[in-house]
Amino acid sequence: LAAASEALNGTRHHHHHPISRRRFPEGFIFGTASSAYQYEGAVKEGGRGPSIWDTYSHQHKEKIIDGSNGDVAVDSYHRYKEDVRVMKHMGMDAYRFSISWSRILPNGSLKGGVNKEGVRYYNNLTDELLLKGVQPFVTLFHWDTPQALEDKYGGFLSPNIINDYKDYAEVCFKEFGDRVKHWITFNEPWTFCTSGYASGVAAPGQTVRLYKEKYQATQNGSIGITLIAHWFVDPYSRSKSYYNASRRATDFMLGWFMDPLTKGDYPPIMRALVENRLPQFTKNQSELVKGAFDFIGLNYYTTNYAYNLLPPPSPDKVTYNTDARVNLTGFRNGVPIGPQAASSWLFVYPQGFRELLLYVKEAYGNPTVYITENGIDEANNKSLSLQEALKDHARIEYYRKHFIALQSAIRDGANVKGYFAWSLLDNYEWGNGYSVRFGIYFVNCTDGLKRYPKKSAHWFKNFLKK
Ligand code: PSG
Repeated sequence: LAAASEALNGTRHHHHHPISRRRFPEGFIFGTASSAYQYEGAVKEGGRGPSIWDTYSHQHKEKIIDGSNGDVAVDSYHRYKEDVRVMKHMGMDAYRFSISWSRILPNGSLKGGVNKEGVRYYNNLTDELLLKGVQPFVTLFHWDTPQALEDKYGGFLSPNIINDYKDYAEVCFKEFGDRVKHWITFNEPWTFCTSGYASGVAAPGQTVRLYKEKYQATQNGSIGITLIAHWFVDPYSRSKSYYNASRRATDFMLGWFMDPLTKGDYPPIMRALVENRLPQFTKNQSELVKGAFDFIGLNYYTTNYAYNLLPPPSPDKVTYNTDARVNLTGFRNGVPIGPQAASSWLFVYPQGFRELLLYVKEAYGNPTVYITENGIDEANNKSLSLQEALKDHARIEYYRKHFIALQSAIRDGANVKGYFAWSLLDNYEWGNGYSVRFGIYFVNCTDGLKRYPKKSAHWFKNFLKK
């Protein structure tokens, strides 16, 4: 432990503390993660229908830092074989990708027909992965709602989405479930709700029931959901009391979804503070959602300070953060909690990873966990030479420290079975467009999207050596 904490605090140099996959349990899986809109491109090819991200990135260019979109992205639709080769080259065991709903059902619902070419693409990708011995982990929904459903009934703001989502999921179980053994219903409902809307949905619960009742026994797979959780540190409160700001922030970010999944209702503190604006679960819904997972996917990137915040002076000033009575920031007296990445929200704080995993173990009965995302970005600095741009020392340090934190949490009993780095390649980073790079491989936008290994790719290859 002393060695781990020294390494986390950076007081030892890395070659004194070699970390390798040998320090992880037998059968532990390492992979990289991606999502359809951020990777595929080919938005008008192969019969794909538009999603809300096509509309948003085209009609609201001002919302994207560089005015860009995912029309081409990193062209994984055409280059999936090369991308599988690259992950295999590093020694990865698994790949997390998402299926574009509107590539399977171009107008969102079954009535509009199943797009055979879309099914063929994901069959090809899956087969290529399996051929190379890489396990597919499939996210059914990574924010790209079919535009047709947004137009028809407002997408996830309507309960109509539940049946369409279930139909879509069932097509995927039927078409790919003979080979896909790990399903993730939803990527980060927290981010989707807080950034996209301000309400929750029941669609994943229905889908998990469908899978468990109809497919699990024959296909012998498992299903879960991916949640993002920052860790929070309350810099002032010395008390470990339930209601301190960091615990409140955690309940509002992770508990919002984890409490229903494990206990059938929102956290008591959310009930107390959001009052009648927080929907009630019917008895049925509560039973449906409780226990609706085989594993929890956790995305961890960063830690924030959580400060107590006074209630707003008037009810019309209510926001997500005022409900939680927290002010979240990476700074204390102007000093960042950890080194800052290119994305302004991302502060490097590996200790928070260990704390979070042990918290999930204690608070939620030690569920099976996969880390479905973890990573860091650098700026897309066009004045660097290619050779310079491949030197991603900060990424190596990030992964090294997070692996030490992860390994130490596992040693202390956290039930983590696998880990996915975000991301295999530089890709389309939503509102940040192509201005930041999360990849272990560099994608050269001035050279036909050619892939080049960054230093961290070599580091991973060495780390993953068997
Ligand atoms: C989630 C939460 C924050 C920022 C980004 C994400 N936050 O609290 O500031 S998104 C998450 C996502 C993936 C992204 C990746 C990196 O699932 O699609 O590319 O992280 O931002």
